[in-house]
Amino acid sequence: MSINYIEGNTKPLSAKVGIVVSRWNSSITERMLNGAIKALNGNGISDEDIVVARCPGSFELPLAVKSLLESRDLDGVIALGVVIRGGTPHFEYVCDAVTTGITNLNLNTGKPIAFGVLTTDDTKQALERVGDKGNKGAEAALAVLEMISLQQELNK
Ligand code: DLZ
Repeated sequence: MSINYIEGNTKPLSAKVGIVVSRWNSSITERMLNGAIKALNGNGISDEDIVVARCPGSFELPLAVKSLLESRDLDGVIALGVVIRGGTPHFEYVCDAVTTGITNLNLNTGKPIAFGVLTTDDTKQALERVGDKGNKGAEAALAVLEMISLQQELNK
């Protein structure tokens, strides 16, 4: 008997992907959105298989993702937000709420939801994560594609 290795890749057979992007810190979240769309397109997902919804802040991401999944036939969702400690009096609460919410949604819906939420000390750190050295929105897009592909492999 040999070991059966199962893994996905960033090119699922087909995929319909939702993106929820927070308006708070929109100069950064919009760059993450552009990075995510570019990564999806670059891996064979065409624009007609992508739907983008906007929500007010990161705290609202879990409900917006849930509502999007309930209203559309999607294989996975990318949640994009930026929480900056310096400007957020209740930084820990917002981070905990969005992290727990997205984690629970992954497990309760069985659909992959990528956690593309930056939690940084200041705006400079956040900008560094959407610059030339890498875009966290694109990374989240690749994660959701790999998880969709893994689920397709497992269901074969
Ligand atoms: C209120 C607030 C603050 C102070 N900071 C941020 C932030 O850095 N990033 C973010 O995504 N959202 C922030 N918000 C908004 C909350 O996420 C939420 O939208 C409001 O509390 C309304 O529920």
